[in-house]
Amino acid sequence: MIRIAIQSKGRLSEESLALLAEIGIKIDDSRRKFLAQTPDFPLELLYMRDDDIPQVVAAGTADLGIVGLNEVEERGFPLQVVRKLGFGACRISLAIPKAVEYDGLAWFEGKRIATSYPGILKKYLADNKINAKVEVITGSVEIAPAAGIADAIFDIVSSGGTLVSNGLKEVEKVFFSEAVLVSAGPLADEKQALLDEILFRLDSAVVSRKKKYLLMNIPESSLDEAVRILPAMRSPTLMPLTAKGWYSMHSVVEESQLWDKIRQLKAIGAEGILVLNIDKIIP
Ligand code: PRT
Ligand code: ZN
Repeated sequence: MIRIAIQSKGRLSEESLALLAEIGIKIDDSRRKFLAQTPDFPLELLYMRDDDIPQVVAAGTADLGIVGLNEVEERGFPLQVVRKLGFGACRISLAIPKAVEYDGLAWFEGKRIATSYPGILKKYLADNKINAKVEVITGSVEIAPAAGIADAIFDIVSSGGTLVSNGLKEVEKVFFSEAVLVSAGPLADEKQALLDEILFRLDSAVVSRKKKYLLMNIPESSLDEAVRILPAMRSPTLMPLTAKGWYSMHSVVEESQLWDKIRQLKAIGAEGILVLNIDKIIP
């Protein structure tokens, strides 16, 4: 049995559960329970506030945790990031009132900065030899300048909308975060085997998310050219069509290259191109 701590409610909870479901670990949605078991994998889920996850993993109460890298860094427990998970992306930035002129980090000298991330902020200020007063606020940090509590804020930004609607502008992007899977270090053999299985499934899911399955009809005269455009895991699959001189070609492409490949394939006579999502790729 392996125990994993995830956020009980908040920005990461839905996607943490969705990620587990994607790798075949479905949780009956009894979220009210502090500790839940899963029917199809020897795993226990511990639901908690994200702030507490680094600590319970460090203490061994949970073997693994899914939490924002910002919380891992802020809490300062010695944890290992086992995988970056590709959701919950955000940054922690310094922001000041929009109307104020900004001439670089020295602007912060002697200023008051409101934040819920004093650890990361103090380290950043020390590294940059800036003396500023750090005001710790939990929640609604963005109202601190207007309320006269601080001259600037250091807070999480994702779209930037919250800053704009509070008359602030982002001036320094300090720390980049996303959801990560953490452990406190080596696990006992039985748990390590379960972690290995989780990682194997995770990696297959993550790899497949960035790829698309492509099917098309290709005239025989363009086959060599098509194989050059579409390298697949070994090589593209070819099947003759009943229409003479035509083949059906199947391949897997990086999503980032999809439209470029489609343009090239159309130019050599590909027809009936289908683009499909891939559920899993097992290398
Ligand atoms: O109750 P609990 O303590 O578990 O939750 P919480 O309220 O402390 O955290 P929660 O659910 O808000 O966020 C959990 C994690 O999500 C954070 O630790 C980050 O790793 C990640 N994350 C990603 C974010 C955002 N994006 C985000 N936009 N966390 C917070 N925000 C807030 C930010 O504080 C600001 O108020 O959203 C606002 C800014 O958003 P934009 O889009 O307007 O820039
Ligand atoms: Zn929190």
